[in-house]
Amino acid sequence: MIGSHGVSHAPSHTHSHVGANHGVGNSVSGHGGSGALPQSAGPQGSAGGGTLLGYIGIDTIIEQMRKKTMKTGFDFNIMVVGHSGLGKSTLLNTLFKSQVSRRSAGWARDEKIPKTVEIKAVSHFIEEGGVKMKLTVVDTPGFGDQINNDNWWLCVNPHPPPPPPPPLPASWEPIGKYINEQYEKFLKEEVNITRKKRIPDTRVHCCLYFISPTGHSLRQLDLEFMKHLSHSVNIIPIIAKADTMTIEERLDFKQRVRKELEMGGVEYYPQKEFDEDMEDKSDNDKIREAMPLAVVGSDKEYQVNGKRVLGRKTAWGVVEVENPNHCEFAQLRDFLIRSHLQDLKEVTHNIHYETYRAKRLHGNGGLHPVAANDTQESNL
Ligand SMILES: Nc1nc2c(ncn2[C@@H]2O[C@H](COP(=O)(O)OP(=O)(O)OP(=O)(O)O)[C@@H](O)[C@H]2O)c(=O)[nH]1
Ligand SMILES: [Mg+2]
Repeated sequence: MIGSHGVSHAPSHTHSHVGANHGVGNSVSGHGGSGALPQSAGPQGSAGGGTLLGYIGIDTIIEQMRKKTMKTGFDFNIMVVGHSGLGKSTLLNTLFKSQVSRRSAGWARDEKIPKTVEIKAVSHFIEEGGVKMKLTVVDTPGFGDQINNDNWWLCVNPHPPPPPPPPLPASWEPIGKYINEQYEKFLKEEVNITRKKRIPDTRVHCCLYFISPTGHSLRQLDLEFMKHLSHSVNIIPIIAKADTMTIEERLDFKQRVRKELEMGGVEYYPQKEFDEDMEDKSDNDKIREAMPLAVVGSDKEYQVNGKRVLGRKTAWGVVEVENPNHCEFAQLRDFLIRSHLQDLKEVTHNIHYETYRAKRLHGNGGLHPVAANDTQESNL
């Protein structure tokens, strides 16, 4: 349930590294519960990987971490990107069952979602089962709205010759800039002499890339964008407005897109190289085989078989967003939130941020410590 809504970058963020203790309690047995003191590592000691003579309580770390997370909460930041009108803002609202794509104040539920005209980060505090999450959704304007350089290269032998490409920034630049700005903010906080107890985490943990349900080839811009940004952020490609395709068209298109991404050398999350073990590999292989998930978004509720469901009403019936027979929205939601949320945060921190940090510190001859009042958050 969504508690209070706030504007992005509210000062009371929390930062979480929950789950960073891999491998806890995986080789020690002996749940005697007797509270016996640890034994020195002998023939039966833990040092050689054998059993302990009494229960120490290592496994309670899980409960300790749970309590800590309950207290501190955690941040999760998600971005949506793609061509104009593909349902980006709608899907954000669908994912979190609320109007998260914009500030809540003054919003009426029946109002139509307005066109997104600027990169906008909006934060919300969500609480479920006693766990608090500070969710920041970063909505971006559709490609083709704020830029005009995505068509110039389509001119083939025109007469007279085409003008040179306009000197506008590449379409992904404002988005890449936003992503890097969040890394920079985090880095500045890290190297600060007077560090905050918990560094506010506004880094983008996941970028949903919307693919138009054309049934044809991906656009060059789609490939270019994903190729460039996949090294800075976890990109998850999805097929938008899946209700506009038949089941066969959808399957064919998914296959085609996967092939084109592979041919184009586009990497996306979850990357094979980051699978940590066989279990990870087998879980992630299933996800990779199903990608890009074909989703439907809606923030309207309808009555179906006596139940209220989110859906899109058509002349033939209601397309139910969460019905796995209708589309793959539920699979996307489960993947993003229920199984991979922590991993998205870890890959962001350990891989993408680390790459940025290394480049930045290396390229600059070291980053000079900044004064506390130099680290104010931008209004982006
Ligand atoms: N058929 C269909 N229509 C959708 C879906 N999701 C959203 N729409 C509709 O598509 C239109 C645009 O939705 P938005 O969520 O504003 O799309 P957007 O990508 O945020 O648009 P921009 O901000 O202009 O880039 C609205 O009329 C939505 O109701 C979907 O899954 N299927
Ligand atoms: Mg929008």
